[in-house]
Amino acid sequence: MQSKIEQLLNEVRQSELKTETELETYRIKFLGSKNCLKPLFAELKTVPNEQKKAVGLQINELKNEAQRIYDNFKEKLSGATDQKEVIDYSRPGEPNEIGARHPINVIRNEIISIFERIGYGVSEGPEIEDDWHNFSALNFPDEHPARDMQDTFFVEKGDEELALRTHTSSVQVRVMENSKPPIRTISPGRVYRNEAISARAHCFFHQVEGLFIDKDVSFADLKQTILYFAQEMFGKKTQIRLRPSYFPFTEPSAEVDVSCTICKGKGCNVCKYTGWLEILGCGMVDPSVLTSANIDPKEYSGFAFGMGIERIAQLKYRVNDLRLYSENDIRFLKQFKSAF
Ligand code: 2NL
Repeated sequence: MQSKIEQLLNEVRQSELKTETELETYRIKFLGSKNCLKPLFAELKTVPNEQKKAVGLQINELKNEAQRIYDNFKEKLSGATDQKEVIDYSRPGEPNEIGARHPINVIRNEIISIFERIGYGVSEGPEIEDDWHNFSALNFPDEHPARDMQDTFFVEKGDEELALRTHTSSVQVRVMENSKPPIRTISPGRVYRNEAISARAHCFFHQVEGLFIDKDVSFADLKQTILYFAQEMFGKKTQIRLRPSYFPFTEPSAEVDVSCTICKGKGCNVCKYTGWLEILGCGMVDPSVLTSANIDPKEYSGFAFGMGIERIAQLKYRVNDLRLYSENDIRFLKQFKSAF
């Protein structure tokens, strides 16, 4: 009898109940209405009187232990099923929110695609530039104010003076140095100026510059290219007007206006009642700039132009504060959802 009790106690203690079926089999065997402890209670009657109490206690202990172990495993198993994710496959899905391109990139892509249609390629270059590519090769004299700390961010690297590029003309100098005419390239990218941030100025903005170099390129080619661009960008009826201007790297130079996209030239508050909006600067590449990049100005001529992407975006989307472009306010960015 004693050894039977011990054997059952061992069996109970060594039980591993990992599934509902194992748990149920155990329950029937040790706790059910016909459990295997019942015969022990019957047998107790045959035990001599002086041992009855002690053996009775042992059987009771076995019964309690069997119940404890059952309860333990049952709790563990139900805890495990609680953690399991219950998936309702009939629920409608939660769609991923579709993002939007940044308006600056939308306009950038549009400008690129307009020029790609007439044979221009895209060139890119470093934002941290040396003096040669940002200034000297572009005919900036030593005393030019743009070389001043007040206008340009300078970076020191050993004894080398580097600067955050102030225009992407620096990329085009690199293209001229590394390839032979004919050259047709546009250079989009971020540029930096040391300015106090306001609605109308920022310490960085985005530019697209264009460069065309070949034999017999004339000012007429420049005008026709700019007209094509303006009409693709702002509509077929758009007109352009050129005003004389000055840049160190072009001669002659001009500022280009388009007929007001809002009032079509009649006069409104957007064009300040002039009928015209300024969109870019341009000119014939100065012969000294060609020479700096090892291109013979007697053999080749070219034109170049540069525009601010923020300015074009401002006219297309009527955004009147430059700071909106870099504040990452989701309410602003969401409005460009349908743009490509
Ligand atoms: C503006 C005016 C301009 C250029 C950029 C250029 C580049 C080379 C040679 C000569 Cl490599 N010129 N670029 C020419 C005229 C104007 O930009 O208002 N930009 C925002």
